[in-house]
Amino acid sequence: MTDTPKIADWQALAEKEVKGRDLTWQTPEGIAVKPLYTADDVSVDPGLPGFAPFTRGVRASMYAGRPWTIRQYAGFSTAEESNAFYRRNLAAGQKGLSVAFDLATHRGYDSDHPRVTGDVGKAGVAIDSVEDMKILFDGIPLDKMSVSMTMNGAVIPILAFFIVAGEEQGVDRKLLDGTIQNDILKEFMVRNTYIYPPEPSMRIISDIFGYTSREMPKFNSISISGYHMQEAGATQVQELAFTIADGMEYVKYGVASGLDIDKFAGRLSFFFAIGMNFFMEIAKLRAARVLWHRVMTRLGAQDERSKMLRTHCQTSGVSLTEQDPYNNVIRTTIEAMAAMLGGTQSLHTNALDEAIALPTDFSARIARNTQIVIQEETGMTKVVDPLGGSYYIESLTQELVDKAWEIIERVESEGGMAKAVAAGWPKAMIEEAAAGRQARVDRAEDVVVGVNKYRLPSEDQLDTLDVDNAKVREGQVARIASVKASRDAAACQAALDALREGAKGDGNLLALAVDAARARATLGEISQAMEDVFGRYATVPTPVKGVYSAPYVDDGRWAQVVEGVKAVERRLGRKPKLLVAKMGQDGHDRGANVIASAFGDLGFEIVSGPLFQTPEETVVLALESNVDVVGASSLAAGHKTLIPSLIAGLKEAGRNDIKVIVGGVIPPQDYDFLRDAGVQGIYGPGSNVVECAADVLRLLGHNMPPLQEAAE
Ligand code: MLC
Ligand code: 5AD
Repeated sequence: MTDTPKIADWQALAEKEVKGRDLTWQTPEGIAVKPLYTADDVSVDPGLPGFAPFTRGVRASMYAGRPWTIRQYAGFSTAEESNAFYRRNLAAGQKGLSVAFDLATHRGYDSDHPRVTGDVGKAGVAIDSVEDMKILFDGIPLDKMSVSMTMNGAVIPILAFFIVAGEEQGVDRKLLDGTIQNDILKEFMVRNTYIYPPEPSMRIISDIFGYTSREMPKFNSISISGYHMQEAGATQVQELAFTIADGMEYVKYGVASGLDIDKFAGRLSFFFAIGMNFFMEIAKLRAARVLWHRVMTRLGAQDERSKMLRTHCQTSGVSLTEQDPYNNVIRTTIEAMAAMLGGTQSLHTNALDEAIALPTDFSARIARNTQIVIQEETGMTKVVDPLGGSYYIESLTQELVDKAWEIIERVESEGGMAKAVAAGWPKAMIEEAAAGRQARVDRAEDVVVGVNKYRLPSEDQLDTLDVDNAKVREGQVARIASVKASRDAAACQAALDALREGAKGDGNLLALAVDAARARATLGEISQAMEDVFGRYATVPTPVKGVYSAPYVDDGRWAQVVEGVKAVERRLGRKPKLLVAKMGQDGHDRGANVIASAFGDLGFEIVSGPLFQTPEETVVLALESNVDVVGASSLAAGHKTLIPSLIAGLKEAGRNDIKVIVGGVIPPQDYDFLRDAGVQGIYGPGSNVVECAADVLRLLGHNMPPLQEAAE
């Protein structure tokens, strides 16, 4: 008989196998993951599902009783086309709806506004008035179908249109089922579709809590979102901590506005991203539930429902690649499994063409079926929290709770998340993590299959969705005109005036906007009435410094590019200057910030353009700053309208010597169009940033050797 082996025996055996190599994995969130977990690593009993602190899930029966909601986020072009797409998807097994609005709508502009010509109908559906909202849900009963709407900036008019569309369908608002995103703090941090300054934006949220808790008991009044933080580069700990801290802040504001915590907290919901770090993501959802329970207990909630974290998840867009895109089906499947093993209530699975364009019917079908196959073919839903009790999962859950709690305590000690966001450190922390990740991918320390390893020699083209933006805009402009022509102008004006007065005082903005929506005021008019009082918020990005260069201390290629930049500097008598430009209403700025930070570290002088510029404003900035290169970052499909205008503007000013390059999500089908328009470099997702810089040096006339020679 031999003794039962001990940990020390295992250790000795493992070390022998790997000849003493350290097998600890240091994750980006600063967690040292060991190669083995045992009962010794578990210090907390996770309890039972359906009971506090809900580590193992918010329902006792979880998916054995009812599987999560298959809720695919979608929207494009017109209300008619999006409605038809929703109906096809519901017939094919989707269970809940989730509306993606275009960026003009997000930012409170009607489709006929001159600032949004490139954005109408592009990244989502264009909604200008209650008439559009009625078409969007035509034939979809709003008391039966739960509808999520991703809206934050223009949340007041959109929710008002939804309520009135329900009313005119004959649905009492008490029966409206769904969720509004309504999470402005993360907009200021990472997503950037805010309209008003922070203070009035927070008031809008309290007004919505007040109204929905009284009038719409089945409606989730907010979706507190970490998703966009991870997309912007946050680690899982940062995503977890800042999301829970955002939630705390909203609850405090709600209470300060006079609401009883247990009257509204039960209808707060959450939203997380699920990336490729499989076990970390499962543990993250479990940790989130533990943290929310802890926080809500501290804030004085009595009802267990108020302390229960219910969440939607979306698989990670940023983890998907333009290269070898069928790999994205595999990635999304793994991420979907992490979301369900973590206990999500609702899930969106991304389409395989994510890094290139919006989903087609084909790619949407594969994405949806990823969830249907898991639910209906695998038996995975039959057991509640099947990973509960796994030494690794339980230990990781606890570690994430502790690490996130440290950040939450820092936020609290500095007066809460609104103050932290204003101070800017959470955003800087996320940007630092993003630059670090980009450097690891560029150096192939983090493997991305088909991008920095096993790359295909040539790629087949995918058929992708293209929206005829000019046509959508024309149709929307005509509908706005007909709505304005047929409404009672005086009644509409009176409702808008009442809203403006309410904004000055303490009227409930949603209640007042519902009156305006009934009177056929447009989204732009309702937004403007509040803007008259609150103003419109603008920020200038401030890229982090020194982060990108840090991993490259001994890198030959990096040194070569730095030398190249210096050579150009000697020739020009000043540093080469790059304007990183964001045009249109596209607020995705991770790419722009990473480029600004990396090029700055390489020795370029960076001019970071403000968000939401028109091409004309970008031309003026390029001329005033006398830049050598404009790098336009485009992730919301506005490139075919905005980039040619920019180039035309530079030409008109006699400065076609200024080079224009483009980065972001650009379908390969559009490359020739952009090149014909005068673009000199196009860098899609997966581009190596150091090689982009090498290219720019070539554009500036420097004799930059190709990559191979540096390695020799
Ligand atoms: C659930 N139920 C059960 C049960 N499971 N009842 C008995 N036994 C079980 N096992 C009940 C629930 O109590 C609930 O009723 C009802 O069934 C519905 O279940 P749910 O779990 O609440 O699911 P759902 O309705 O889908 O709501 C999920 C949610 C919600 C709470 C997370 O907020 C939501 O749908 N969010 C989606 C957000 C979203 O799609 N966002 C897209 C963002 S895209 P009751 O009566 O208790 O309610 C984006 C990208 C970008 O942001 O940047 O543009
Ligand atoms: N339709 C479908 N999915 C969309 N996404 C964004 N807009 C749309 C849309 N109109 C998804 C993408 C993106 C994430 C923020 O949401 O996956 O990465």
